[in-house]
Amino acid sequence: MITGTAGTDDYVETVLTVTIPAGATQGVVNLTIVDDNIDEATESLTAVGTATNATTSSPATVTILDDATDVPAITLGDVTVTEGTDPTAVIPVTLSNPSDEVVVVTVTLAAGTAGTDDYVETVLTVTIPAGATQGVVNLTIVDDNIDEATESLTAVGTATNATTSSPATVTILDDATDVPAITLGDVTVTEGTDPTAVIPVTLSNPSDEVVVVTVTLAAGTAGTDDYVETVLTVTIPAGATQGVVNLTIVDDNIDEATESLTAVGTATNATTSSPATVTILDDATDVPAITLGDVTVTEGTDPTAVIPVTLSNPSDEVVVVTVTLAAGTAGTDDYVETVLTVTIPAGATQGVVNLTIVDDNIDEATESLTAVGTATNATTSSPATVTILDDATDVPAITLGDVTVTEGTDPTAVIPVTLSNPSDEPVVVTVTLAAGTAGTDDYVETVLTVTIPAGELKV
Ligand SMILES: [Ca+2]
Ligand SMILES: [Ca+2]
Ligand SMILES: [Ca+2]
Ligand SMILES: [Ca+2]
Repeated sequence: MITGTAGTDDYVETVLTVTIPAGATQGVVNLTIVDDNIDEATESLTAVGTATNATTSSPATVTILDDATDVPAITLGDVTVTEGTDPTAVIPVTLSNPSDEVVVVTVTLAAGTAGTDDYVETVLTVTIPAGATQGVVNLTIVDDNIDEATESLTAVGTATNATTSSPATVTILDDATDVPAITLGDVTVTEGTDPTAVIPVTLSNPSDEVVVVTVTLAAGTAGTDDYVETVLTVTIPAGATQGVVNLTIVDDNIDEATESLTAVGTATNATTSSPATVTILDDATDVPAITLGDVTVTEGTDPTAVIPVTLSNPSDEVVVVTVTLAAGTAGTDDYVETVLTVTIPAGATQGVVNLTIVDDNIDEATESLTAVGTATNATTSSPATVTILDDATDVPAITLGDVTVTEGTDPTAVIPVTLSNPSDEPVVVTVTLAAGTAGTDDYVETVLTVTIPAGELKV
């Protein structure tokens, strides 16, 4: 009879006999031991010998030490998970062979490129029942909004009654929705006041890598004479979401409408932005001022007074200057009263208007009028003076008429005085007498004068 902690899976159960010859006292029986791969404690059984013609023995103990190669080896499986999709990494834990005791495997984590912001650091254990070889531990994966490269950590399994595993790798693929989107802010600047347009660059969420955003410009109504065309870049550090690029604005002296361009941000590791608009308000000081030049003309020689019209600086639009006349000593009988306009093309600053001068035969003093220039998109000028010198041939010639009188009948000789053409001032004609065959005893010697009114040829 055989009993003990060792069972019939440890040795071959059978009836063992030995025949001890007459006269002898020694013999052996051979108990077959089972060689399994189960990790076992030291076990024993007992054996008792009986014979019909001998006294039964006391129990003897057979002790079975376990095979040292039956200590199970732990293996952890490599796992790949996707952040956002897989809340846990299920790490398989395997024993190379079973144990007849419970095996409690402790899984220890070691950060690699993945750190403790990528998974929940904790002690992971799995209890593998006696006789079993499979189990799992669940590693919680952190779902953040950070754009990350593929990262990994390692895990090692240990147990008091099993051989420590090699490191297994847990690979974490990033959530595809964590790729940041670029947004550029719209900006309005004023030429002359703002040397640069500071364009805000924002990421929808951070990256764990540097994001270099390239801002590409596209001309709209604003062109490359309005801003400095160049490649703009901003480096947004890992973990940050804000930056700016500085677009240099050209400060010219051209009067311009409000203009705009667009900007788009791109990066190798972020989503391209929608176009943002940079609006450029013009410098208020670029509205051109009109200047009219003073002109002197001579009636009869100059049929027109050519009045120069100048803008202080150009406009990118046509400037139509209206020149308004105001009579001075010269009136509308000295020049043709009409609306004078000149169209100065975009980008130009010079023009003229032609004022028609009336050529009469009236003897006149030097006269003048004034002219003022206005436009909807320019500043009104100061008055300019147009001076009209009179035609030298308009000085009237005096003609005295011959007269015959009869002494005793005609008490006076009425001498006609006539001007060749009128004057705009009274003409006082002095008639001087000179004795001929008639002497001062024939007429009254005196100074004779006659005043011919302005505009008349005779009295
Ligand atoms: Ca064994
Ligand atoms: Ca992430
Ligand atoms: Ca301008
Ligand atoms: Ca005249």
